[in-house]
Amino acid sequence: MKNKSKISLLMMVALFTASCNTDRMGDLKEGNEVADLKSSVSSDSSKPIPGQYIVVLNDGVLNANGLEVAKSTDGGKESYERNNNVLLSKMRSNEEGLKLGIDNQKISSVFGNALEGFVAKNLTDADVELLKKDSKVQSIEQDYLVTLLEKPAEETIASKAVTGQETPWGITRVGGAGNGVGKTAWVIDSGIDLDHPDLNVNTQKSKSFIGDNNPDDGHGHGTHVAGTIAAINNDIGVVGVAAGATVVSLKVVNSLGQGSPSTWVSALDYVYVNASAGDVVNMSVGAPKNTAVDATLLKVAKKGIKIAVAAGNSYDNANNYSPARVNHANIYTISAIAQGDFWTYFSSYGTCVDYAAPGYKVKSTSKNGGYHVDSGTSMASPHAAGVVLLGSPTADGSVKAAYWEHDNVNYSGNYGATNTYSLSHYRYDKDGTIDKIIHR
Ligand SMILES: [Ca+2]
Ligand SMILES: [Ca+2]
Ligand SMILES: [Ca+2]
Repeated sequence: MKNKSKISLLMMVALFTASCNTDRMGDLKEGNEVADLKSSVSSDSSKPIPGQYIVVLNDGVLNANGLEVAKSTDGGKESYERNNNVLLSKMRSNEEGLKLGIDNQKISSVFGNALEGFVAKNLTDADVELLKKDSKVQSIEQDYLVTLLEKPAEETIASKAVTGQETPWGITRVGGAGNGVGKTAWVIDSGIDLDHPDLNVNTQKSKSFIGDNNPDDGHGHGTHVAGTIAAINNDIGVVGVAAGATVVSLKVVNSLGQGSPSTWVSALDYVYVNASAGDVVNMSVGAPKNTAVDATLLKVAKKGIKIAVAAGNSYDNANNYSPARVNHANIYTISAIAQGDFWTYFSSYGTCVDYAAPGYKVKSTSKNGGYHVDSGTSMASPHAAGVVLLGSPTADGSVKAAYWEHDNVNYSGNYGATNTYSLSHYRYDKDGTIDKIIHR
């Protein structure tokens, strides 16, 4: 990953250098910056995991077959895991499991709260056909390996907070830091640095869904998201929108920035049982349309839990991606602006988008007690999550078109208020409705 990003950076710098003449030496420096940005917000890519599928059963199938999930939620994570393990072992047993015609040992994980279903590995085409025809099965969908983002370069993570707290521009733009103490945000991401001095993490409720039994952040992305929502108002580092709110790590992305929609379904199933109305969930993740992800998210939203979702970084219609495309009064799909309220060149758009929020050069907390600057709709969504956590959001202004083009050979444009070049193309909110900027 890191090597690949360095190579592409070098290639771009080389190309920029070749296209620059001496009158435009100023562009060379900007070219470096553009290449950095391109690598840090590289478009989400996804590829099918052969044989791995998310199978959703019709509501009530578990109960009708003696597989009802114990509903006790005492102890939060412990009771969830206990109940889940009982369901998994029953589903995998030939005697107690559903008679689906497949080898029940192929069932690798189960969910039974928001939705009923399971994830299966190593399914053959014949298995898939069998499940499609089964009247107990509502849907069967391919699972994906999604590469969400490049890992922040280690050297860009400042290891310690400088003395004196800074208020990042995005926090100011959405109305400044409010008091989030006592409120809870659930972060479905790469984990959260559990002992970061600028975050209040509930480690009891935090849980990994990627098999490492460790909700700590090996990447940096989830900690960055958590800090924008809720970094503590103290005398170090940064401050979040809902300063001091409790954050819960729900880890679905590994240290390489990879994850799968199947684990998002499991994390949402966990939220459905353990979160309370008024809590907020942040999902800065995205994949091709997936009805299991969408259906689970809707169940959570209908329970009164609010969810902020990133629109995506591919300058594409967000209606083609899950969970960005899901609409509900409690679901906020968020596009990204730069300073000056300009549309970021990478932000996806679409009728599912509810608000825009700051998502360019955002400073926040990072792994290992550090801090780093990052860009993406991943950074915009947690600004909205913080606003929503504090109460009913309002809007202040709307996004402006950004003049910007990057074609790997030449670039020109007026990005934001500070950099002026000759104009060629421009990027803007192209879905027909200009996004309002969320504000508390
Ligand atoms: Ca702080
Ligand atoms: Ca929407
Ligand atoms: Ca729009």
